Amino acid sequence: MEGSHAGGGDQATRHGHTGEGDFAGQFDVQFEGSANTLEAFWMPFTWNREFKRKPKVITGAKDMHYTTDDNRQVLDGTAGLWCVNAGHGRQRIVEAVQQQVARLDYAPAFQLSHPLAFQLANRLIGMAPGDGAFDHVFFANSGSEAVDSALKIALAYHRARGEGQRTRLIGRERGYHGVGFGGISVGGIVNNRRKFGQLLTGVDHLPHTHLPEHNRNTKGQPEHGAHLADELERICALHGPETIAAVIVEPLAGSTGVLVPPKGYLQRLREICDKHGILLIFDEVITGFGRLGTGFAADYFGVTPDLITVAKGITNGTVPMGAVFCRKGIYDAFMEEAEHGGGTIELFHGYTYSAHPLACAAALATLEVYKEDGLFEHAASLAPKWQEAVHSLADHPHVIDVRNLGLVAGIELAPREGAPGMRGYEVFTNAWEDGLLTRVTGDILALSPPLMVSEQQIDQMVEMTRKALDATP
Ligand code: PXG
Ligand code: PLP
Repeated sequence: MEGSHAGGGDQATRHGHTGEGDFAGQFDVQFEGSANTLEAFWMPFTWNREFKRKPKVITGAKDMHYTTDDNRQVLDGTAGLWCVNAGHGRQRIVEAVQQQVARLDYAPAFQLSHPLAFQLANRLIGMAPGDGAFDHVFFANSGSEAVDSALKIALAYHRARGEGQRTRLIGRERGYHGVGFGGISVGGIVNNRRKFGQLLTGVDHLPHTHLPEHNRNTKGQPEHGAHLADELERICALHGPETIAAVIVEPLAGSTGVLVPPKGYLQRLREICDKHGILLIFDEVITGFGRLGTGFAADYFGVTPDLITVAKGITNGTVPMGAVFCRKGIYDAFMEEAEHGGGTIELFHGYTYSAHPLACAAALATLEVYKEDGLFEHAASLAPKWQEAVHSLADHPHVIDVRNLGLVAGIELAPREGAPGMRGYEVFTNAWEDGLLTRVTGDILALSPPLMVSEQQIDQMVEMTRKALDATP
């Protein structure tokens, strides 16, 4: 990395950009009459001013590696944004999407459909957790939309059954459920909420489960913290349990910086929800499709929720798609309500691109690849190796906590005095320049490689992470 990360004085020439972020010569296609600069694109969840001074641009990907615009190979330590579970550029998925776009590019999603939508729904129900507990799938185009869909289904489900007073939604501190108004209302990440007004009313939050004083550097699930689920009883006592529609949690919290559920915690949440007739929603946008070495986190923890939201790994990140798995009885309640009420459409909700043909083709091919390559089993078999490797970083002076489960690790750094998040950002940049993609949330590094990762690549990731930590003041 030549130690030039912080100042980055030679970046402009190295990337072939001018100081103004001019991209001349970098793209195959030049649009007539438009200046090809970096400015027009308002980048999501990005420090735009910094990026446009020193761009990080990806132009290709294959298997475990990205190619950058200056022709470097970067090891993908994060499966993109936790989505490319089978690795990049998988031939089977590429061909499935290519063939589908030529055969049927789009079919209206309302009152009409196409064969792959039904095939995929059946396929997903076949692999859903809980031994046949789930029987229907609703399609969306992202995790955020899947969450919005699940919250609306929960509310309307109770109403369909004559329990319309169940309007409250319970999330959790530090939870991430995407960026729709529903998702940020039940979410618990303050920066994602504070600028956006009043949000949904009637929402309450469980406490998060991070107890560093008890659980620091725990390998796998922490011993302490199951009692935090009992806070749901307190919330029930406060509002009246009969006013609560649903509780939504990430079984393993990813985006906030990897919080592994304490032993017994999810079981306890399930018991309390059952006791009070509250729906339990697992948001498995990150944990779904093999991240913990099982199909879903619900399988891993042996806890079956009522609704599951998924996205990301469902198409290996190739085409946007989200979905909601519904437990038996939920769909039926809508059908019965409409049957008795003489209505036609049973659920007034859906997206132009629900079950888009390209997404369905990508998802079906992706599920084949997961199965054929035994990727969930591969992830499970590597988890012990992964655990030992990432915990070897616990002795680094910047590191204050290491957390892991399946093929996920969170490495929490001590924040730099007066500049929270800067150390994390610089480690991310140093690793990137040295050839490793990491993900950083504040001062917490997250690693979550494609499930095809090898033992040798795990060692390489940990080595490069240590080098980036060493290079960062
Ligand atoms: N729920 C959960 C649990 C998620 O992790 C979403 C919903 C929203 O999905 P969409 O597809 O709308 O982005 C997510 C997404 C990160 C990071 O590392 C995490 C996510 C997305 C981008 C970055 O902080 N999670
Ligand atoms: N806004 C307008 C004006 C629309 O017509 C539509 C869909 O028809 C939407 C938003 C919603 O778009 P989507 O169905 O892709 O979520």
